[in-house]
Amino acid sequence: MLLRKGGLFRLWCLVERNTSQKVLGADGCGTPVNIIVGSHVWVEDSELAWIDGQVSKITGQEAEIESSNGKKMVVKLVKIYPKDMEAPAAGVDDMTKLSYLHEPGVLQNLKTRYELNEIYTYTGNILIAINPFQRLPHLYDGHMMQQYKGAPFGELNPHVFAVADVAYRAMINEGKSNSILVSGESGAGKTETTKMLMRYLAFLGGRAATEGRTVEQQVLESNPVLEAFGNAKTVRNNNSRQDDIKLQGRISGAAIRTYLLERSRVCQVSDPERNYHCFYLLCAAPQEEIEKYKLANPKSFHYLNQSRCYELVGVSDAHDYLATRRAMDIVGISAKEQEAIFRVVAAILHLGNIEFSKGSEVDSSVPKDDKAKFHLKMTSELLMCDPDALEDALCKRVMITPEEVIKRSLDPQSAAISRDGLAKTVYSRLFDWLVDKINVSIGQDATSKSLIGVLDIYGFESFKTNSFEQFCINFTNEKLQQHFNQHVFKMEQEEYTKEQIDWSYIEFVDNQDVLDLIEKKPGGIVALLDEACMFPKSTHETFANKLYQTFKTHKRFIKPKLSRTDFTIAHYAGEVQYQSDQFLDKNKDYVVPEHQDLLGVSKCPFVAGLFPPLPEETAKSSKFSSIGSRFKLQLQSLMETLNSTEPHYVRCVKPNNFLKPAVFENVNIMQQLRCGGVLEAIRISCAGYPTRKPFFEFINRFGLLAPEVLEGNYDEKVACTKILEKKGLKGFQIGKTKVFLRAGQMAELDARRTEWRSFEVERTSIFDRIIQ
Ligand code: AD9
Repeated sequence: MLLRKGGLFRLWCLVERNTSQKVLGADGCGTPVNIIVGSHVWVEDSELAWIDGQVSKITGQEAEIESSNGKKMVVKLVKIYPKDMEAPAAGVDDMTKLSYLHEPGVLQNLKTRYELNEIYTYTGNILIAINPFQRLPHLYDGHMMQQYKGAPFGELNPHVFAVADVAYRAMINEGKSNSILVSGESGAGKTETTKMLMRYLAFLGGRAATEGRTVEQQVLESNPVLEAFGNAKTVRNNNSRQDDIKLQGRISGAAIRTYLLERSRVCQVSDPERNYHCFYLLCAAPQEEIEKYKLANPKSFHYLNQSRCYELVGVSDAHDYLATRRAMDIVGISAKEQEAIFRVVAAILHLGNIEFSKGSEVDSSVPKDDKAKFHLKMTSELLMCDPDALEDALCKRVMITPEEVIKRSLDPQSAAISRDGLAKTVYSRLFDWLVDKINVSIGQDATSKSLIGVLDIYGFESFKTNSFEQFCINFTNEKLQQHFNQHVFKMEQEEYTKEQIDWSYIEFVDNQDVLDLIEKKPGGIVALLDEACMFPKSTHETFANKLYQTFKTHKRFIKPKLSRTDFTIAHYAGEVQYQSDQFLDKNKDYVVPEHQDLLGVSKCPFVAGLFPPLPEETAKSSKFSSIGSRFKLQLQSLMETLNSTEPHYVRCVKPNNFLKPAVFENVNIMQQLRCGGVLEAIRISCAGYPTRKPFFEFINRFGLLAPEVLEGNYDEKVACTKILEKKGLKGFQIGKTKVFLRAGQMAELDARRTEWRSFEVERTSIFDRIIQ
């Protein structure tokens, strides 16, 4: 393993670091191409992303183009992209087979295939999966599984089964650990894809079963539980997973790791989103439970009524409550534990309804009215703790000085913050407990040496407002992007080595500088955030100012002109403006000692178990623990795991925001391909030899440029070389089975062919006229 890493590193050293963001140039790779009158081309279009047309006139550095939708436009030559007029009508199943590997070519190919319900396409060994938003049962049935079993990669249509099959065979035959990384934006189809992968792996694994149930069944059965507690309705998906990363799936067991639950959602929801499903499910539980927990309509709970969205179309919370209970039975959560879990969920709802008003002392607070007192009583009953102690824990803080212990009162606003802090802590502890329990139940096999990890990750995010969660998600994506680039780069090398050609002059943009900006210790954003959190007087303003001063000249950091607390990071996928106002709060992960003391002695063993006593030193040394730093460490360990595996990539794409079948939104998809690194992969190929044509295809296409070569009875390899030399091209490579062309050379040859053809047409017509 170390050797392989060493090898990779050596290859990396050949890479020239270049931090500028490049757009794929006119031939897809930044080199002006040979465009002549009559050439079929692509040009940029604000609505369609790309539109095709034909060159009618060339003047200096500009060309006049008649587009296929009847528009006339004048475009700079360097912005024109050649169109392959010989691309197969049904598209190609692997982008690397495209004659022109550039953005419009890639988009057109995906669109053509999507229209034929071909949702999967390869780019080398990356699988692009476009969400069909309709059931395609034949695609995943038993017959299909049987077909893919053991079939060489690339022989059958691209499919998620083919990726799983390669990973599985590498594990079985070579004892290598493999990972499958599934990414994409919310609603792109990651969960569905992961389910299909698990199903196929379980099928291959001969249904490794424990107590009669397969791992796949167990993982699928655990899904409703994780969905109820870890998912919420967001604007982008009716069932968005809010935990960030899952690494799951061994044939002999599975592990699910949660890296980042959006804790703030528990007490803060904005229209039209919902809180975590479990709250609504419990409010729709059978009457007996509603009475036991003194529950009511979701509208009556502060943690739910901040958004007007309560119900989901086509979803019955009452039905899902029972399904979640059944799933809990199946994954081995006892009746007693289930009772405690829902008791805690109900307690959180009551807790949120405790409002505070000013108390008799200065800056103190008390429950506002009888309603608040009722909810306080209910919360304490459900959490099985003393009601007075609960009120104290919410409204007071203990100050320890060398001389004495003083109780300081909190004003109503601080008491409400303390209340929300308690709700978030209890919920996240509950969620961690569930994940641990399911992991034990699924029975990960720590002894097995090789594994297949299925990593299901959120794609890059950039919204109107971007907070700490987006920062962590984008940080993860930067990390994975680096891993991805290294991998694609390595695959390129392997292809070149296989074809025995020289590859020494590949270079590509590295994103190490963004990673340094975020994670460098000391001095990166995460470290500065921790510093700010530890300093009591910090505010988000002082934190933002510190960032502005520190990164004044950093190429990847921008201070937005119109804001005094936002900051922008130039990520590999584009610029994202972050709002710093909640960063400090969201990064703090210490449990208020008063809350710890309160619940650590709860009479309910389940609740007390969520708050085990802290080791003496930790309790004394520092109350502060940072989510950002913990996240960074978890990412590091994830990267170590990934680095010890052979990676496979599945990029899920959401074709439209209506979540409807057969709607292919060009601009939207282009952006996802960019964020998913697909264009980056292409750019890496472009840096070397973007066009590879098998000898016979090359001769078929360009033989007419050198008829004497065709007549000369040469072997294919020599014939290709002669054609290329005749046209004066340099820098190309002849491999064992393919011709490798540098950027722009395919366009050059095509232009010569177009010239040759128009000359032929003219010659024939003159000849015809002479005959007449
Ligand atoms: V989130 O990150 O949890 O917000 P995902 O996981 O990316 O999201 P999901 O798999 O939940 O998206 O897919 C969204 C919806 O698209 C599903 O509910 C299906 O209705 C639909 N979908 C996705 N993939 C397929 C598929 N291969 N076949 C049919 C699909 N429908």
